[in-house]
Amino acid sequence: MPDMKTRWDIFCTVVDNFGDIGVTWRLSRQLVAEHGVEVRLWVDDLRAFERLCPQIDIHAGRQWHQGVEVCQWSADWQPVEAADVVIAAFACQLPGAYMDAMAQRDKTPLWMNLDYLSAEDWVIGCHGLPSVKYKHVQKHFFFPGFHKGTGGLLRESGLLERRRQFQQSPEAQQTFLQGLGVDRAPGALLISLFAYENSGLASWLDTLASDSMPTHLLVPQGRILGDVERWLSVQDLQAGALHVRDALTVQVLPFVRQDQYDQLLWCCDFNAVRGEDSFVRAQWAGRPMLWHIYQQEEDVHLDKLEAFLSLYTKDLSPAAGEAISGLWRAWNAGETMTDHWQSTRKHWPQLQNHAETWCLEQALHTDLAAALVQFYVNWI
Ligand code: TRH
Repeated sequence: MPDMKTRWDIFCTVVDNFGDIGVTWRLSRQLVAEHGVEVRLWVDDLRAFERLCPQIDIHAGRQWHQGVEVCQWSADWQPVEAADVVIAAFACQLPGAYMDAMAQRDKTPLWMNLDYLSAEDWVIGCHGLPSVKYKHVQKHFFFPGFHKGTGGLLRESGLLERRRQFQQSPEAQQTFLQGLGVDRAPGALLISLFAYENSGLASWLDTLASDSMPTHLLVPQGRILGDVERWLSVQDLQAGALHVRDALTVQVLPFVRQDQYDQLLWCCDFNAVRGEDSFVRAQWAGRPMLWHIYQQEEDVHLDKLEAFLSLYTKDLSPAAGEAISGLWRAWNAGETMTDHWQSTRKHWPQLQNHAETWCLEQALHTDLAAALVQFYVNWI
């Protein structure tokens, strides 16, 4: 273990959406809570942060939350001493004066780039390799991942036990859902929907509405709401809105705190998630899921999608693997979901078991925060 006084600086630029801040905030909290290190989290957009953590004061230059020193990363950078470990999240560019401060330290800091998550094989070979240098300070690649030999996934200690207890308690789930104004209809399939704009949504909602079984769809406020509004032929959906179309109940939720979002995923039978952090949290929820991957230039995201699918489906029967892969591909292409949803439902028990098995398998790997600390220990 590094000594208690090890100081870490984590830099986060909010490119768009919530993934950048979502990942770095989660990592910062875990490093403080479980590894006894001091963390300064430098963020250039506190408004995005406030959505995940309403206690954030968007005007404060410095503030402490859950043991993390949250610092406004303003364009007008004021010199500070560099930390022992410096993490640039998602290849963000550190302030020039901070890089000089790293180079001036008596003891050179460990400088890492925390990369985006991918299930592609090449990640294993690149994880931990040296990247660029600034003066004599060497930067290293740190890749999260699903394979042994990568940096793993963010997973707080005791997370799966907390999740299991919650899922075993109908009362805890009911109390949580009622707090969000959700009164779960008995026998209804509960689905959460967090996604980018998607032209395939209407066909999925049509299918759910005409199903023999009721569905209750929970939609936290966000980019998909425009498609929901078009399907419902309503405007300006707000949190709390509830609309019933045949077998389908659609309910809009507020954008909840990050820990509440976990509980929402734990309550639902099926979770549609997106990007990076919600995608990982849905896996820890141990329930079948649907991933809307973040779109990248030249469709490179499609390779990432296929890499994950081939890993995720390898222990499923060919028919179940085909069904869930077809659903995910259609969703990511914005295509009609009807047949794929119906095929997926045919393999439901198998997909449910698999979601739990996959979660347990992934939890055998060292979690990302522990892997970062271990990397540092090996490096000093
Ligand atoms: O918001 P995202 O689309 O973020 C994306 C991805 O990270 C992508 O890889 C990246 O390149 C891009 O941002 C810039 O999806 P993601 O990663 O799931 O982040 C959402 C965060 O919001 C996650 O931490 C969960 C959290 N969240 C809540 O806290 N409350 C909510 O109600 C919801 C729906 C999400």
